[in-house]
Amino acid sequence: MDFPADLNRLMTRVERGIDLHLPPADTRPARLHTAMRYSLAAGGKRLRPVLTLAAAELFGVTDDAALPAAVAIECLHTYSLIHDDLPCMDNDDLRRGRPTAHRAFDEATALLAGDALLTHAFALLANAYADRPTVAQMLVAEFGDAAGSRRLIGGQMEDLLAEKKADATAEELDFIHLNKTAAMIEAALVAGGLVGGASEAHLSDLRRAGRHLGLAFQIMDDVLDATAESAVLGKTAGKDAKADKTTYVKLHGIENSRRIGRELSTAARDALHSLPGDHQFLEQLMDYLAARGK
Ligand code: GRG
Repeated sequence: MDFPADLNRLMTRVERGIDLHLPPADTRPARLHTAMRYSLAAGGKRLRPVLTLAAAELFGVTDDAALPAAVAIECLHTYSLIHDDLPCMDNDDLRRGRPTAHRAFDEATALLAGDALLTHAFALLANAYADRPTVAQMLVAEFGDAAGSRRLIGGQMEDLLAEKKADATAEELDFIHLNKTAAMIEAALVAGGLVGGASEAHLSDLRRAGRHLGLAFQIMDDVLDATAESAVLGKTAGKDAKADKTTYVKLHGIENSRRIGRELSTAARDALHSLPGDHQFLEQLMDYLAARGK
């Protein structure tokens, strides 16, 4: 098994899927569809859709059956990034190595492009899985929960509230990370299982792996924010320290954060043990993500 080649293969499928499953840029109104495609364009790591395709492969899905679900989660993730970058939230200028959507277009267009990606994700699931209504229903419920008020949006709300306090607690920080970051990573893995017809037990293993991986990923993101350059990250670095934000690095220090990230990545690998198929790619992906913060 060749990890870089497999990662490249799955990322290439995701890029093709995005092109295939998004309205063409010249669809009226072209400015909106151009902005949607601009924000989705290459530059993202495609972690979530790659997880969906890789999880589906564990259950023998090697054709494009999981591709609409993979594209849908990337649409949801990208919508959240566009809105997070807006002046009323993080007010950021750089995303995926390019000007953020509201800088490249304008604030109203960025807001609408985010809204349109959010709704497109659910329309895509309903249409692409119309011939498998139970799968369609489970995917819509899974992504709706993950991106909803108790998880992604709830995590973002608590993050904004935490910024207004001098110090957030470790419990509050975990709530934020488990919902703002891990929920979508869990859903990405579970979606692959749903398309592959996974049992309840296997879906719960995927969810557990996603929860550990999501937390590990966010901890490494905090470490990178404190240690890497903006040019390497493709987004503004050092923002957490500048805002005196409570992060894993602030609460535990860089070395302890790296250690906790590695432990969580091992827990994520362990959660895969009883799943069918070849786990090597997912295991190596987990190691690779944990090593990002080194
Ligand atoms: C606005 C509802 C709403 C939510 C915003 C995604 C998000 C929540 C905020 C962005 C800031 C942040 C650090 C979020 C944690 C999740 C995270 C690490 C997002 C970045 O994901 P990557 O690194 O990005 O996978 P790419 O660009 O590679 O897809």
